[in-house]
Order: sequence, then C-alpha cells, then structure tokens
Amino acid sequence: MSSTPNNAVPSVGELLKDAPKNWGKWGPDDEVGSLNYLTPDLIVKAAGCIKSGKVFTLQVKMASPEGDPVWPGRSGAIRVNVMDEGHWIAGKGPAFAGGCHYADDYMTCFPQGSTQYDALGHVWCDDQIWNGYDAKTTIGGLSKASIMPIAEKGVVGRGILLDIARWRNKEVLDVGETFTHEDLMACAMAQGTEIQKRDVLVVRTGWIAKFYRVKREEFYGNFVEPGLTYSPELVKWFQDMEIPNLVTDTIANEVTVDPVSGVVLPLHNALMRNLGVTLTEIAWLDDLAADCAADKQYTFLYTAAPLKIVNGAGAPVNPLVIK
Ligand code: UVW
Repeated sequence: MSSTPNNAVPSVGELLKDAPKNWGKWGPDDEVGSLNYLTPDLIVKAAGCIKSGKVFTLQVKMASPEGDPVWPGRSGAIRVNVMDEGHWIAGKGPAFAGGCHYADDYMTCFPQGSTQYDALGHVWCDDQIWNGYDAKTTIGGLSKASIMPIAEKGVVGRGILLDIARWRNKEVLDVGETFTHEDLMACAMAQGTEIQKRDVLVVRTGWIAKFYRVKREEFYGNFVEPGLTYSPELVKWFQDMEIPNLVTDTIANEVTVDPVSGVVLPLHNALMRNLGVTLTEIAWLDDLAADCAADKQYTFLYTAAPLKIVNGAGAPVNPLVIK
C-alpha cells in the first residue's frame, strides 16, 4: 500500500460526490448514527436468537508476547508489571495491615490497536465528519462524534455471521481479494439464512487468524487486506438495509485500496462518515465460525460496548455473541 498521493487517483470526495448521506436523519446533534436503528423492540426480538446459551468473545488477545495485529504505523499494546510478588521478596512491597499482596500492571496502547470500534468522527474528507460536523472538531480530541456516545449507548442487536472464507472454500482470502454486498447475500443463502434489515453484519475472511500463523514480513509485505469493495450499489444497499454495524476479522473492514479507483479506504467515508455505520475491526471470528459451521446457526444476539475514552477516535472492545 502506498501513502504517496497519485494524481490519477480521484479524491475520496470526488469519488463519493453523488453518494447518499444520513446526515441530519437523527437530528443535528447525533453522534451514534446508524446505531439508532437498534431500537428496544428490535433488541427484544434479537434476544430470541439465543437457543443454547453458548457464548463467544470476539476480541483478539491484547498485549500478546507474540505481537498484536495492528494497522501499519501503529504498534501493539505493551503491558508491564509494576507490582508483583517480586516486590515483597525484595522487601519493597507495601506492608498492609493483614499482609495482603497484589499485582498491578501499566499498559500503553493505541486504542485502535486491538479489536476496536471506530468513532464516527475517526475518518473524514472535505473538511466535514459524520453528520456534517466541522473537521476542526477533531483537533486535540474529538469534541463531536467521538467514541464516547457509542460507548455510553452500547451495541445490542441481531448479528449474522457471513463466513466468506468458508463459502469460498478457503482458509483465508487472498491479499486484496474483494467481495460485494451481493456476495454477502449469496453467502447468507448458502448458509441457509438471510440477511435482515438492521442486522449487525459479522464478516469472516480468515485474515486475522493468518497474522498468528505466518511471519510478520509475509503478513505486512504487500499490505492490501481482503474485504468489501466500494460501489454505489453497495453503499445504497447498506443504506436501504439500515445496517447499524459492520464487524470483520480484518484491520480496516474493507479492501485496503479500491481496485477500480485506487482510493484508499473509500468505505470508511461512504459507510461511516456518510451513513453513520459503525465499524468494528480486528475481530476474532474463528471460534464462532467453527461453531456456526457445526450447528448451522449463523444468527445470534450480538452485544458490545467499547471503552469510554473521553474524546477518543476509537476504543478497544471485547464483543460478546450469545447463541
Ligand atoms: C485507519 O485508521 C487507517 O484504520 P482503522 O479504521 O482500521 O483504525
């Protein structure tokens, strides 16, 4: 992936000049966008997807000694012990009345360097973020459309796994391999299910599992992730289907470079900035996918609450799926 501007490539604003927007749909002060579709009646209905009580956690390991999968330029979390039994062995631990000892950690991280929700104001073009807020509201921290309103609201709805890798008979999709909304529908049908309006789409490519299997040079060399690819029809489909949340096991939820226009990450603007679709990235989907393949139940209750990071552009999360 190149970060050098290429004059033959249109700006993302030009590419999306006629693309639909949901700005104003939930009022001038909205900061959670399409999560507004997840209404209480829909949540009650989604709870009906719970059949066996099986629970799956979708966060990847964080601060793992083998490294964490992150967008190039970010680094994985670093956790260090600041208090452990060694302190008492060295005679340096505090002497609490009653003799209690304890362990404590300190961690530095990119909040978007693990399984994470993007704030709606995370990505923009043409000086405006979600809902038309001025891009200057991002300076020094997001004062509009940060991760906070999403964290405070929480995400609960009917989730549907779309196992594109299994559907294409692959362990993992290829570098830069694309799929469309029509593929999502065909995959759902092959699984014996159907995408419903307002479903949380949980899309598996096998990509994050590859991070733990191959050498870093192979994973990051020629870094073009597989994923959904931009088309006006796809954007219209997301809008018509009122999709609240797109969850994937890739780092950026879409093919890194649009193979047609050459634009980097156009869906971040077309879906998140323009429609208010929340993006959840770096999800661990292999255990859930194996279970869905075994019991053929691909729909479930999906729940998630990113951390409440004040003015944050995104936040780590450990989504829970209950079948
Ligand atoms: C970028 O910010 C480039 O990606 P992400 O949305 O994956 O955090």
